[in-house]
Amino acid sequence: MRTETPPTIRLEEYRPSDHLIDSVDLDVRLAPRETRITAVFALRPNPAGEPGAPLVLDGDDLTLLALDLDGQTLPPDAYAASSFGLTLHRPPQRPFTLRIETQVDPTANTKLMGLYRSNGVYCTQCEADGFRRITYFLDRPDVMSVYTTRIEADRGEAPVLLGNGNPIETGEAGHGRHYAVWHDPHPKPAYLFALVGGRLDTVATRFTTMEGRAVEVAVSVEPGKGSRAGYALDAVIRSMRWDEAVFGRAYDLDVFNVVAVSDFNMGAMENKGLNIFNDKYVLASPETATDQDYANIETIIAHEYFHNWSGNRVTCRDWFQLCLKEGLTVFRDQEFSSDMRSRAVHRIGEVRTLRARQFPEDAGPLAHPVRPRAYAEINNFYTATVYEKGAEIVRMLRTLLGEAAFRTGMDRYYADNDGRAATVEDFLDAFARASGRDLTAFAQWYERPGTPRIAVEGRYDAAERTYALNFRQSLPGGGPPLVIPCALGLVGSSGTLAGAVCPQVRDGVFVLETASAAITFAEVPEAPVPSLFRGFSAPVRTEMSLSDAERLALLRHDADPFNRWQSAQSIGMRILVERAGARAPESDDAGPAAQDFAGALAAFLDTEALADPAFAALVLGLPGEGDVANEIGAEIDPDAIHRARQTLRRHLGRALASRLSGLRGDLADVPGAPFSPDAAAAGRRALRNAALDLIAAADPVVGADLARAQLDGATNMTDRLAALGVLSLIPGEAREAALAAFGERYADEPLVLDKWFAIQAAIPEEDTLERIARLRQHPAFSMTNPNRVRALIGSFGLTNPTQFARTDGAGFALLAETVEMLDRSNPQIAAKLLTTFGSWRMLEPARSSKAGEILARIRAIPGLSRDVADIAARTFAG
Ligand code: B3K
Ligand code: ZN
Repeated sequence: MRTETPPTIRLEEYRPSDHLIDSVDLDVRLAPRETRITAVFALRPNPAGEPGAPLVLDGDDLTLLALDLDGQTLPPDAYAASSFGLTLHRPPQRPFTLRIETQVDPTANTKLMGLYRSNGVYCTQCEADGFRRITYFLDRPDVMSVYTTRIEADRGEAPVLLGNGNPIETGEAGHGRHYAVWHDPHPKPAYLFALVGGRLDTVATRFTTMEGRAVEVAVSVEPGKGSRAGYALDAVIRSMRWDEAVFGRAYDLDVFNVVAVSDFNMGAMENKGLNIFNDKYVLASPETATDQDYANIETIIAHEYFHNWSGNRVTCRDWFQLCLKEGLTVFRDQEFSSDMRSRAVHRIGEVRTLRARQFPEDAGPLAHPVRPRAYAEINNFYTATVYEKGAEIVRMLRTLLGEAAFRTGMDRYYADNDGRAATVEDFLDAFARASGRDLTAFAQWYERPGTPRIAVEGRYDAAERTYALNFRQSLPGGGPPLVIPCALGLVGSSGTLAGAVCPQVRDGVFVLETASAAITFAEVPEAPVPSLFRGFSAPVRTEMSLSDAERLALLRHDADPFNRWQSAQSIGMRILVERAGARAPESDDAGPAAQDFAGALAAFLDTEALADPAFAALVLGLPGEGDVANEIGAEIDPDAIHRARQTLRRHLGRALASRLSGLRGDLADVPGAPFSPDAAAAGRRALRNAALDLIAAADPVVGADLARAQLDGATNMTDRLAALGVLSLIPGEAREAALAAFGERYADEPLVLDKWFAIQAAIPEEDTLERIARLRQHPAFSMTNPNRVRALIGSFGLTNPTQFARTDGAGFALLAETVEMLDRSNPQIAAKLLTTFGSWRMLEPARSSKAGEILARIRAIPGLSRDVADIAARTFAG
C-alpha cells in the first residue's frame, strides 16, 4: 500500500493524452496465482498532445516480466518501471509497437479490481482504473483502442472463456489447456475491457435486431444455478427491444454475454459485450428472490445494457464527465422500468431513493456537483449525486424541451459523438441545436452542489377570480438562480380546475428562471389548492404552508398520482417531525391530526386500495426514520424519531385495523395459483404486507400470529421475508425461533442469508450489537464478500439509526472497526461503508461528539488507503 498523499486531480487541468493506442492485442494465460499477460500496443503520438513528451503508462501492483519496442529490447536507461508505472523517457515520434509482459496473482486480489477470482471463476473489473492492474496502460477513458484478446486456461478449471466483442477462434493449447480469441471491433477505453474464465452454467436465446443482426444472448451463472437465470435473460431481451423502440438504438455485436459472480464490489459492470454482474442482480426464483429483487434485476440488466450506447459507443472524455454516462443511463433505466411497470409507482420509488440517498449527501460533508471539479479518488464519486441527481437533470431537460425535441437531441448526441469520448458540453450542445434553445443557464445544474429550496406562497382573489403564486428559489451555496421546471396545476373541490389559465404555464409547466417570480391564474372559480412539482419535476425541496385539509384535498382529487402520494407523506412527515421535535414519549394516541389522517386513509383505502394495490401500499407507508431525520436536519435524536414513528404506526394500525385485515383477505392469493413476479401481483403482495406491518404495530400479539402463519404458509420469498421482518420487531421466543429456522432453511443460500443478516442488523434494540457480533461468526458470513459485509454491517449503518448512533458510541465503533479491517483487503468497500457517517454533524451533540471522536481515530490510522483517507478527510472537514 502506498502512503504518499495522492495528488488532487482537477477538471480545469485536463489535457489530451500525449500518445494514443490504436490497438491492443492481449494474450492472457490464466493461472490461479501466476497469470501472465502479454500485451502488444500499436502506439502513436497524439497530434493534440505535446510533441516529444515521455510515455507515462499507469500500473498498479504489477510485476513486469519483459518489455520491447518494435521487437527490440530497450536499454535500461530508456525507461523506468515500478509496480505502479512504466515510463519511456524518449518514445519514438512515429507510430511504434510496444510489447509488455506482466504477471499478476488473481487469487490474492482481494480488492476485486483488475483480474481476480470469485468462487474459482476468473473475472475482471476495470472501471474506473482496474485495467492498470492487468497491464501497464494509458488508463484514461479518452484513449480508445480496438482490442483482440486471446484467453488461455486449464480446460477443467475454466471450460468457459469469454471476452469483449465477438468470438473468432477457439482451440487446444496443450497440457489440458485451451484458448479462445475474442475481437471487439468497436474502439473502447480500457475501463470497458473484460474477460471471464470458469465453470459456468449458461442459458441463452437469440434476438434479431431491427437492423437484422442475429444476436446470441446468454446469461452465465455459477454451476447449478442456471434455473435462476431466466428472468435476467428475459430482461435483456426486453431491454434490447425497448431501446430500439424508444431511442432507436440497436445492439452492435453478434453476441451479448451477461455473467454473474458472487464477489463483486458494486451492482454490475457494462463491459462491451460482456456485462459482469453481482449475482444478487441476476439470480432469481420465487423461493429465493423478493419482488424487490426481481425489480432490481430488471432495472440493472437494462441499465448495463443501455450503457452500450450511453457509455460505450459514446464514452466520457474524463472521469469528471461520469454523469454523462451514469445520469443518462439511470434516466434510461428508469424510463424502461416505468414502461414495464406502473409509471406512477415507479416514479414514487425513484423519488424515495433520491430523497433517502442523494438529499442527505447533498446536505452533508460529501456534497459535490453532479460534475465534480476535483477528486483525490475517483471511485469515491460513483455517488447518488452523480447517478440519481444526474438522472433528474436529464429528466428536467426532457420536461423543458418536450418529448419530440428531447428525442431529436438524443439522436443528435449519438450521431455527433459516436466512437468519441464526450463531455457534458457536447451533450447539452446536441440538445441546444436540436431545440434552438440556449441551455447555458440550465447547465448550472451540473456545477452547483446542494438541494435548491423553493418557497411558494399562494393567494386567491375571489372577486377577481384569480390565483397568484409567488416562487422564490434559494441554493445553499448562494449564486445565480437555476432553471427549474415546475409542473403544476390547480385543484378545486372536485378535481383539477382545467379552466384556470396562466400565460406563463405551458403544457402544464412553469419554468422558474429567476430568483423569484410571480404568476397569476385567471378564471379560477374557487379557492384552489396548488399541486406543485407534479411528478417531482425538479429535484428540489418545496416549502409551502398548506393545511392538512388542503393536503387531503390533493390526496383525494389531484390528477397527479405523485402528488397524491406526496400529500399523504407530507401530513405524516409533519406529525412525525412535531412529535420527534417535542421528544414526545411513545403513546397510543398520536393526536388529533393523526386521527384526521387515519380517517382520510380509511376513505382512500375503501375507494381505491383494490384498484391499485401497489399505489395504496405506498400511500400507507410513512416516511422512514431517515427521511424524518433529513427533514429535521439538526440536533437529530434518532430515539425520539423512532418513538414518534412507532406511535403513529400504532395509531394508524388501530384506526384502520378492520380495513387492513379485510384487505388481506381480499388480496389473498388463489390457492395453487402460479407465482408471477409481474407488477400487478407484486402490488397485491406489497399491500398485503403493508397491512400486516400496521396490524402488528397496533397489536403485536395478533401481528405475531399472522406473521408466523404467513411465514409457514408462504409460497414465495416476498411474503416469507415480510413476515420475518414483522416478527423481527416483536421481541421474544417466537422471533428467535423464527430467525433460527429461517437461518437453517437457507443455510446454503448466501443471497437469502443476506436478507436474514440485514433484517437482524436493523432490529432497533440494545442487544443488536451483540447479535451482529454473533452473526459475524456465522459460517456463511465473510469479510471478503462485499454482499455479506453490506448485508450485515452496511445495513446496520443505513437502516438502524437508533443503534448506529447510540449515545455510547458503540454503533459508530462497530462501523469504524469494520472499515479499518476491510481497508487492508478491499478499500473500495471500506470507503463506501465509511460514508454512513455522512450526516454525523446533524446529530444531537452527545452523539455527534462520539462520531467525531471515532472519525478522528480513523483518520489517524497509519497507511490508510486513498479511498478511505479521502472519505474520512472530507467527512471530518465538512
Ligand atoms: N459503471 C459501473 C460502476 C463502476 C464503479 C467503479 N467504482 C456500473 C454502472 O454504473 O453501470
Ligand atoms: Zn451505470
